[in-house]
Order: sequence, then structure tokens, then C-alpha cells
Amino acid sequence: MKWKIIVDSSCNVREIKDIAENTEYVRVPLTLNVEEKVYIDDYNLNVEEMIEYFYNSSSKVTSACPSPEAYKKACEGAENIIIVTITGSLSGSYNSAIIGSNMLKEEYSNTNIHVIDSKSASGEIDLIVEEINNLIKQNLSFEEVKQKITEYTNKTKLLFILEKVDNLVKNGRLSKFIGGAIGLLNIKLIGQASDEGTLELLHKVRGTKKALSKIVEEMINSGYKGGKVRISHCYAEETFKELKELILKNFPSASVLNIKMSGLCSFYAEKGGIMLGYEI
Ligand code: X90
Repeated sequence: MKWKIIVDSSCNVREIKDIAENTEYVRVPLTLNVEEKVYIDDYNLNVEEMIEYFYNSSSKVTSACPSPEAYKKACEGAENIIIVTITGSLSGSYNSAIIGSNMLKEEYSNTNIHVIDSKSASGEIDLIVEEINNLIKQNLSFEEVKQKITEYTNKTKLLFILEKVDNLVKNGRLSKFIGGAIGLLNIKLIGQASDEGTLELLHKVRGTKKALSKIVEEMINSGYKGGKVRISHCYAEETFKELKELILKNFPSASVLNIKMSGLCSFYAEKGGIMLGYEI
């Protein structure tokens, strides 16, 4: 039986290093569009160059989710397929995945496909992908993998720190009202992916130290006990290091890894943005 793990580019994982036997990993890109060009968020994208280009340009940038056809194509050639998408409440990616996988099933009715709306993005999806790979490695049946990954997704969460929210507001993903004051006076927005998969504001704080201690406090309050943490950031290397130290100070044996942030997440999280997926 051949397996495929399919994600969209809200997932930062570019390659699964210890991938299970007979398993292929496919990352379907979203795109970022300016008047004069299209950036495809795939392995060739130079994220830094794209971000600089956007900050120096006055054109409006929009994002677009993958088409159903792109998902259908990604599904071809395997019997067992698990797809994980960015939250369906902020993107049409989940919907495309559902339509694309149904199109494939019309042609290949024996294919098993499970589509997961992560109700999240970035580091939380990175964790889910790692776990799917671990489950496939255990030689479990499709139904068992499906059941166990559903349980796992109830035990993962996403927190973020944003210093700028212009692109979220401009693209209608965050209200101007909530976004107000961010970008001024060193104010940082701390938030989480809500259970419904929406962007939920938790705190507005001044300064990095405050922001980081709030993050760790939120992690602990929601039940973090030292499990895996996957962090991605956009031009925030120093803050990442401080955050990692703070987590390790509280939980010395935690696995805290930095995964380079995807183009899509970098565009929306913007400079200074940090996204952190963790297990509870
Ligand atoms: O379909 C599309 O065009 C993609 C739109 C994606 C928009 C949101 C990306 C958010 C990434 C902000 C942190 C908040 C994450 C909250 C998840 C529920 C960066």
C-alpha cells in the first residue's frame, strides 16, 4: 500500500527526513500575487527576497489557495492519503482539498482519503505531519491512522506573536479594530488559533520580554507539560532564541525546534512574527 501525506504551504515542513517506507510527502503551494508577478510558495521560493519585494512595493498583495485540481493531482498514485490544510475559516484550501479528493475518488473509488482541517497553521501543522509519519511507520491500518491522528490533533495548539498585522487586515483576515495599535509603540499582539480555527486575540503587550513570558504562561495554562514545540519566525531569530531558552528553563527536556517559516506564513505573520505549535 502506498501512502501520501499531503499538506498545503501553510505547513513549514519542506522534507520529512525519516519518512516512512512507501510514503511520499507532497506540499501543495498557495500563491502570493502582486499586480506584476506571482510568487509560488514552493521549494524554489526565496522567502526573504519575496518579503523585501513586498515591503518595497506599493501594489496590493493577495494570496490564493490551491485549486481542487492541484489537490487531485497531488493525490494521484497512492492508495492511502492523508491531507492536512490550513484552517478552513481563513482560507479556501480545505474546501479545495475536499473537492479535489472527491474528484480523485470518482476515478479511483478504492482510494482512502482523509482530509483534516487543521483549524490552525504553521507549527501546529508541522507537528501533525510528524505524527502522521510516525503512525504510518507503525504499520497501522488507514482507519487506525485516521483515528489516532484525530486524537492527536485534539492535543496540539498554536500560539503566535505579531508585530505587524497590515497584510492580515488588508486581506480581510483580521478586523481593523482588533489590529489597531499594533505596529505602534512596540505593542505586540499575542493570540492563538481558537478551537473553531479562527484567529483569536489573547493579549496586547509592550516589549519582547512581556510577550515571551505571556506565551509560556499561555502554554502552561492550556496544559503544556514539556512535549514537542515547533517554532517558525519571520526575521525574528533573536526572539526565537529567547523563547526557546525560556521554554527550556521551565521544561529542560522539551524538544523545541525551529522550522523555517513558509512564504505564506511569512507574508501574513510579517517581520517580527512568531508562530509556535505545541503539544498539550
Ligand atoms: O487562501 C488564502 O489565500 C490563504 C489565506 C491565509 C490567511 C491566514 C494566514 C495566517 C498566518 C497569522 C497568525 C494567525 C494564525 C491563526 C490560525 C487560526 C499568520
